[in-house]
Amino acid sequence: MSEPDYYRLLDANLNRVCEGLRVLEDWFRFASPDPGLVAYTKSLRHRIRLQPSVLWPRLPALGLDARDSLLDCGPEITRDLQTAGKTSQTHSQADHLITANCKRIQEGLRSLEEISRLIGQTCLASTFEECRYQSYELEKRCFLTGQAETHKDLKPDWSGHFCGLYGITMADPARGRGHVDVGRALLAAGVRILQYRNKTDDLKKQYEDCLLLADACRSEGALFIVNDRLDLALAVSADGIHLGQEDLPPAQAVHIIQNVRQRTGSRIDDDSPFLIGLSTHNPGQAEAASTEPVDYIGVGPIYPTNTKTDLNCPIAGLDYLNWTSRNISLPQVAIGGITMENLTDVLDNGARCCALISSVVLQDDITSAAGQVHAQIMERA
Ligand code: TZP
Ligand code: MG
Repeated sequence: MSEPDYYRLLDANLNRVCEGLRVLEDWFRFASPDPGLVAYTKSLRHRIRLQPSVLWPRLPALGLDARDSLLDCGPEITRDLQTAGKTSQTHSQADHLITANCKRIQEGLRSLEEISRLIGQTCLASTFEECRYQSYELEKRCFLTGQAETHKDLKPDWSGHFCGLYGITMADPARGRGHVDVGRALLAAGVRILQYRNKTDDLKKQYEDCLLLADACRSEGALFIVNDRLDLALAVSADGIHLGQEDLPPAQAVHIIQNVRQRTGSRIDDDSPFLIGLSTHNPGQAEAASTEPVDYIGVGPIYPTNTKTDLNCPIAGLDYLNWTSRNISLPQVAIGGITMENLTDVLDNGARCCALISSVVLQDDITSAAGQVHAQIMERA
């Protein structure tokens, strides 16, 4: 028997889910305006559409015939929306449209979850499962629209991206590689998050680098995070900022982001995601982060490191990682002195997302080293 065509199956279901979300998004944008639901359906759609970025590099190239399935369910859904639009005078037809598309989304997500599990992509399967639970919540909220209930607690969930290698840029002048070269090499390995971390170049150079890397991340479906500088992150429409304990407090960062977004002419969509990451070095800081507007935490340093020259905390060690993995529900990134040799110990202590800077960036072939590390973490995630 020939190998089942997993691509076609995954691609068709991804498309089915995204089309269903698109119909709901359009409905709540134009026919029955509800900005909270528009933002939520859009963020869920973006999250789901980004998932294959980790999957495709590990499978052979997606054939054109499989891509045809992108067209498969479009006309059918468009017809649904047109029919409901023409006859939307009655509530029941609108309700039917919403219910039918919610079911389509949930069934598609269930298939995606099962296929992912079947091909050994357990982390991806869990992400689709989380998205399915979010879609049940979405369905409930669709029928509360117009009531006093608000949608404030419908927050996009990006936790599925915190899986595998968390890429961080570092220049390697000895090999003539700058941050952009390194970032692109990491993206080619399939990382789902890339952080731009540059402590030396002037801001103009950093801005130019970030414009290129934000663009590259967008085309690869990865999240782009800027270290330290909120101004730079906002200027290039990054997906988030990574802050240290000595940087701007997360609540202040949120305040600035909201102010910028309120201004007309902002380059940032009101409803695009903006993640805040915070480095933590002990249980007290991790617990405090859980009560702040923080989307993920850095956990470390796990081992001594030469990369962070301004390190001003003790080595947190594997015990701290083990503690956060059991006690903190935020997504976590293990960092500091992690190498190919000690990676298994890090994974044994609960890490599902790890940042390795020098041991990946200082290799001759960054993409190959990063790809190996990424695959090793994904297998355990
Ligand atoms: N934060 C804590 S340790 C560290 C940062 C940015 C550096 C990690 O680099 P390496 O080379 O993986 O030890
Ligand atoms: Mg910092």
